Amino acid sequence: MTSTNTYDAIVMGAGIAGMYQLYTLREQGFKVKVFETGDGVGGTWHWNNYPGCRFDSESYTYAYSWSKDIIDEWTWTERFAPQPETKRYLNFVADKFELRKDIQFNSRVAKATYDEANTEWEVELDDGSTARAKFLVSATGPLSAFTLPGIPGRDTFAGDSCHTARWPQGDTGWKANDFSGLRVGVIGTGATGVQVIQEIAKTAKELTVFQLAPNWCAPLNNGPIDAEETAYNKEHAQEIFDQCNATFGAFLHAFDERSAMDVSDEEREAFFEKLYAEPGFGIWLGNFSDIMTSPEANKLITDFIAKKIRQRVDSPEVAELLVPKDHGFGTRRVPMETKYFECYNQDNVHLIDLNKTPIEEIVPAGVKCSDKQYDVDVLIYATGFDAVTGALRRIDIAGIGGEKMTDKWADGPSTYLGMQTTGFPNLFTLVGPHNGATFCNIPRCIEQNVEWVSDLVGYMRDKNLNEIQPTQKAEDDWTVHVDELAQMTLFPTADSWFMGVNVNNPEKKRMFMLYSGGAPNYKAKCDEVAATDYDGFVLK
Ligand code: NA7
Repeated sequence: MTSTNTYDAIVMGAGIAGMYQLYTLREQGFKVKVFETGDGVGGTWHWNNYPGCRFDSESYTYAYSWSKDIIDEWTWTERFAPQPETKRYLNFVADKFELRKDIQFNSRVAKATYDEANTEWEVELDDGSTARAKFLVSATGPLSAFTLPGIPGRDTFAGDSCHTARWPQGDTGWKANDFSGLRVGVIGTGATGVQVIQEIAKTAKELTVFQLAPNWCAPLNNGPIDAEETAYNKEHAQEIFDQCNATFGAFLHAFDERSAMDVSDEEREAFFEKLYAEPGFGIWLGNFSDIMTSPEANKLITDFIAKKIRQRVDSPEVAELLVPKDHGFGTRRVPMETKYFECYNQDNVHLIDLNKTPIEEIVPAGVKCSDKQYDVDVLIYATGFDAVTGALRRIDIAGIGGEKMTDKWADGPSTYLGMQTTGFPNLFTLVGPHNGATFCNIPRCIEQNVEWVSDLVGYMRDKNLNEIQPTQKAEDDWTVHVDELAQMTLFPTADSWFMGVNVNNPEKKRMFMLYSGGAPNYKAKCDEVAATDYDGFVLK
């Protein structure tokens, strides 16, 4: 490999997955290049610098586990770190392992074309420059392709506006989270909307929240991590990671094997209260195991959370707007909050139900709903993402015979292990559709994904193999398996990004795109495939 723009592997994206993929392949002696759209490392944590953005994973469970030096040298200050801290952490890792020298920033991959004759990929960047590599790894993130609503007049707004995933840099004023004297509108009440609303409510003169559907939110119960706990976490880091890797979602929280119906009403209520008061996702992923599979069990926790919302919101009318009516608790991603519901007890915060009074248009002064116009100075879109497949859909990817990935996946993705799809050899989709990492405490499963790919690429080098893709049967079976697993849960009962639903992408087919068999099962399957010389793949 002589040309300067020819590599063994090209990685698209320098977030948590891309950074580690670069590191592992480089350690194995491969020549690797990462192309990154942004001007820094960190992916999600680079882009989502809106006020209030923070982990829902315990910080020390989200961190990389593969370097004892990183664990020893980095100290998390909060149980659920704020975004600036996580961005610093990922920059610290990039510096420590000199990752930047192999990352080309401000470089979006626009096109990727498979060259069958040479069994390699050619990628083309936005600026028209090209590079080639045997292996192409997408590390583009499941929630990176943000969506803006197609509301008429959006471009006519005369004030400042942004999507939360493109918050502008600034040292003063609203960009720096000081909304004093400003009238602010927020559209969207998903996990992002909830985080940003509870921050803006602190300083804005007026905050108007435009809500399509409320979500079942639960308290984050964040707090500082003291020196003693830090020392413990560092000393026991491997045990903590092992504990995570043994649970369904690779969080600290493991489902309670009992059924919600196995216990008395008093015991159940006490258990729910305990989880509600504890930090993190325990109320969701540490709850009775059947809350995600049995409508009866789910109703019990749903009623409990509804009661909490009604207790916390002073106005019964506003409380009813904040209680979801069309889906059960946990069937959509649970936004974790800190005094979110109490915001609606403040005089400066107003909640608009878009089901009753839809937005008709954006006008220069603000947002015109069917009943009245709300004038705002700043308009924030917390309107979500073209999830899971969106970033891939935005790249013009052509495989064998020029087949476009967008055509192949027009009716939804089909994959083997969520890692590959036939007709697109040597392309690996980290944290892609049907992949266990997409429904996980992501870095825990990213490490599994990355190491599996690195092992495979090393195996192919050792065996002098040039090309890998799944058999059609393996792909069909996996795709059916992913769907069957989803049908055993309550997730398909709700519209959410889990189901590929975002009102701004009406053309996208509604289907569960994540692997819901749990992190341990996913890893076991991937390990089994590797141990059987990659059963289900054709290697040449
Ligand atoms: P989500 O969870 O997809 O939420 C997007 C929100 O924006 C949701 O409340 C949507 O309402 C709302 N939305 C989207 N488009 C519109 C329009 N056109 N008009 C009004 N409201 C709209 O994205 P997030 O960024 O909050 O969270 C994504 C994930 O990032 C999160 O789960 C974490 O894992 C990290 P709807 O739901 O359709 O009623």
